[in-house]
Amino acid sequence: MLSDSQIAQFEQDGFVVIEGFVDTGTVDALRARFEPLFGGEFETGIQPDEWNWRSGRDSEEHTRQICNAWKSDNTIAATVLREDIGRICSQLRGWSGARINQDNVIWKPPGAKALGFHQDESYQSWIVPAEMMTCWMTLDDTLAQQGTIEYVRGSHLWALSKPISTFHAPDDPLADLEQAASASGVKADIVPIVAPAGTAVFHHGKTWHGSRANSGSGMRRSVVAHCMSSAAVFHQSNTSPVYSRYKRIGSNEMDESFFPVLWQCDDTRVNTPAE
Ligand SMILES: O=C(O)CCC(=O)C(=O)O
Repeated sequence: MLSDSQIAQFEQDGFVVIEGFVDTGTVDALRARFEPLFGGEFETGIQPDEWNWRSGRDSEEHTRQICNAWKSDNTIAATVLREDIGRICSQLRGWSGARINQDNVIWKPPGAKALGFHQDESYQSWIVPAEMMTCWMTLDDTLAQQGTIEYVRGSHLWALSKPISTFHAPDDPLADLEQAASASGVKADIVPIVAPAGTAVFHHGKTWHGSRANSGSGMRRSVVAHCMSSAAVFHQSNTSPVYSRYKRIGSNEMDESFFPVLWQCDDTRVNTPAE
């Protein structure tokens, strides 16, 4: 569990940094999965839910992203479905448990463009409660000019904005953030995460964050576990174009096969990542 000072940091800033969260061997094993995944080689035989960059199809200038690679790759699954991720997300958000909402595999080589600054909960109107907690894990040592993730300190206390105008490769990654900051009557205090490979950052679903272009010479790779409350259900009428396909007729309940519980306070987790 996190210490009182880590919890206080999260409550104040909307994010908390934990170095050494992923061990070196696992960092190497995860890095080795990027080439096959983005080349369309799926170990389990199942395609990920979103495959936003494909080798040979998409611009080399775009940041590469796959969502729900855990369904396609057992190494990714063993990290993003970690029980302690669910436990920490629950502790920070006051949930009785946490289940995976989606994962992201993000690969930003030198020269790749920005991801627009946004709030994750702007995209969660398809679930109730529409709350998200995220564990972002870096697989490379990060540098401010290498397109690392950046957080706006204290912005989890701002109002929820609508989805941003351009997420992938926007001309101005800060455009929507600046509007939100002026609506809140504050100047955004932007904090780039400069940390060694294996560091995790847990962030609140309302914390504004994004990442600028990689203008350095090194790779910037990360894996991300986005969690929701284990009590979350599908919204009656709002849909996600991708994820509402997993809603069963006549039920709003989340299916354990598609949104597994990572941790539950009474310890009744149904699956382990290996199953
Ligand atoms: O890694 C990045 O550049 C952005 C990741 C992100 O948006 C997230 O973890 O919610």
